[in-house]
Amino acid sequence: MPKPLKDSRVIKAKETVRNAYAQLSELASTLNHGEVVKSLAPDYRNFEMGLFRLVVMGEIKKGKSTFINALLNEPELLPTASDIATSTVYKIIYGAQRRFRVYFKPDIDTGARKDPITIDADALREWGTEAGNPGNEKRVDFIGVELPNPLLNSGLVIVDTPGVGGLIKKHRDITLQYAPNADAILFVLDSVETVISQDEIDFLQYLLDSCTKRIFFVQTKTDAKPIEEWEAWKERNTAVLMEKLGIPKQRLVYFPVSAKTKLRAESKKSGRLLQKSGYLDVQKYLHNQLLAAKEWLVSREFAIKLDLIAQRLETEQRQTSHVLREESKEKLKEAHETLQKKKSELGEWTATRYQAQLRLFNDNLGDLKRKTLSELRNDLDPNGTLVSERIDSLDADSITAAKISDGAEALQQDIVSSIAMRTKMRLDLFNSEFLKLVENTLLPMIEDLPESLRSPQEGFLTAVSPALEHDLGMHFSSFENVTKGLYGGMAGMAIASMGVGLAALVCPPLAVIAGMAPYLGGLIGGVIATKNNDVRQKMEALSRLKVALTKVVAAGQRSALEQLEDISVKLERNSRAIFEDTLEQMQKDLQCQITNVQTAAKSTREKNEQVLKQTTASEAKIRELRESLRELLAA
Ligand SMILES: Nc1nc2c(ncn2[C@@H]2O[C@H](COP(=O)(O)OP(=O)(O)O)[C@@H](O)[C@H]2O)c(=O)[nH]1
Ligand SMILES: [Mg+2]
Repeated sequence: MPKPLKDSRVIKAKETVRNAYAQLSELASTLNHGEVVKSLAPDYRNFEMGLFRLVVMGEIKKGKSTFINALLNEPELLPTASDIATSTVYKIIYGAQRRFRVYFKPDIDTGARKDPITIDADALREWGTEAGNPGNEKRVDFIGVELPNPLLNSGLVIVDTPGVGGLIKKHRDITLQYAPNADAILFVLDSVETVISQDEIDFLQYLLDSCTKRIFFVQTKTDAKPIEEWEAWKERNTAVLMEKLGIPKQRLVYFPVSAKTKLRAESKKSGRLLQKSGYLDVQKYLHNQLLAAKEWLVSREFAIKLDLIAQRLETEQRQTSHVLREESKEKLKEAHETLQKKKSELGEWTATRYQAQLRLFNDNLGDLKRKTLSELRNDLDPNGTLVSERIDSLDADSITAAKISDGAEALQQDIVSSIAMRTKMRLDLFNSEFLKLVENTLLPMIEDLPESLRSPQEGFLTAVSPALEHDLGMHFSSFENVTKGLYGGMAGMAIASMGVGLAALVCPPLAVIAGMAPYLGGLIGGVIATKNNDVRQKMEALSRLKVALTKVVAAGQRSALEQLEDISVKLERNSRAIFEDTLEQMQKDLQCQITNVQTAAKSTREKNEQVLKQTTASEAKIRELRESLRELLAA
């Protein structure tokens, strides 16, 4: 397969960032800032190997799995058949060797998780279809498929989801599990069974509201209908999508395709058939639009970080050369005294305001965590209203054991949705309170910073904060003061960038629910066997249902609490590190200047001029490097 054509803008952006990273690493090492290079390594890995998650969704039997098989030119990869539903999620990812791995859900009572196992391709049906694993009795979480396929080589990950019919309720927990991490969603419609339904519209509305705006459509099986017919369906579907979901025409991405034709094209090596299959347009869109957009975003994020560091090095060089230009020993002595004064002021500030705010921050973060945990525990009380309201609503005379049994599955889905929504709400609140806390910590810190430590400088963060806000979805409004007004000086700058670091710690709430979803679901099957119609049977059914639902809520509660605990531990650890690193950086920068002045005072004019030459050269290099980054950020 030919290497996909990429947007030249992205190629250039990546190149710029890659060069800037290499140059900055080299400069930082020679300027005695090896720690900077180390701190950037994980971001660089992410920049170079970023994954793109494409999640394929849609009603059962629309042709999702077949579509993927044809896209990868692997007719037998995912099980597809008219009578067998995909019963689990498949994650297809690049791997040097073809390999299938089964990953398990944690035990509903203990939370323990079995280790993943490697299986043969022949065993896929046994683990990943409704026939081989009815009701998911084997508690499969997902199946990982690793393939040496060139299409996946650039980091594309394809997720195939089951379509269990009655899309809206049954799919919701799977959606919650996989949609939050989706970089894009591919929604599959077909050309034979029905045009787009209200259920599908509701589901899409939900995805658009809470997950991602990057949804595009394929209409499969065009080979099964004459062209006029599938085109008429296309017109119908796109009209409905535009009208009901309010997607403007130019933003609606919709491809009619035939998986069958694509596979025939591959086996016959026919370009004409390939064209006819509609897959060329899909592939072009995938590579030139979606993957490129993601790379663009990741490049910009990384460029912002690089520029922050470059600015720090630049300031340091500028200060050094300033000192070296001083002619007289007198002036150098004066400079040394000023710096010593700054040092003692910084020490004073550290011992008082900095320490006090840091303590306050730790205390308040601890309070916020405890408060949120306790609210979450109440919200998701297994003996609370979540279960009782639903059981009570079933206690009418007209309801029979059979009806209870039939409705149990839907009720469970409904409870799972409620758990997810309540958890999301708590996390949204937690996040916004955390951001407030950061602001309340940093503002008094900067305000109290000695005048000498905040000589005004160019407002880097003013320039990048719109980009941060737009690209990273960071909530910068609460940092306006930190980022716009008080960027000045080494210390002010350092504190402002501390704000950026802390804001990045905010956890996307949907990701938490995603981690929770594997605990839930699949419990009701077989719990209520009784379908007879007398009162005793009904009471029995109700009490069994109650036990089952209570278990579901208990598992959801445990999982949500565990996740929050986990998040706050990380938050505490990372924010402590950010505070410590920033202070250390301020001290180090100042000490570095002092050493420079001392060295300059001791050495000869000639020697100083030599060092000055080097410093000016580094300064120029950094300026040039920043110029290229800014050009990228301004684009
Ligand atoms: N004629 C035709 N049939 C297709 C096409 N894609 C899928 N199908 C059939 O549609 C049925 C459902 O496909 P499958 O991929 O299992 O659907 P899923 O449940 O959405 O994953 C299968 O019988 C497929 O053979 C296509 O492009 N053309
Ligand atoms: Mg399928």
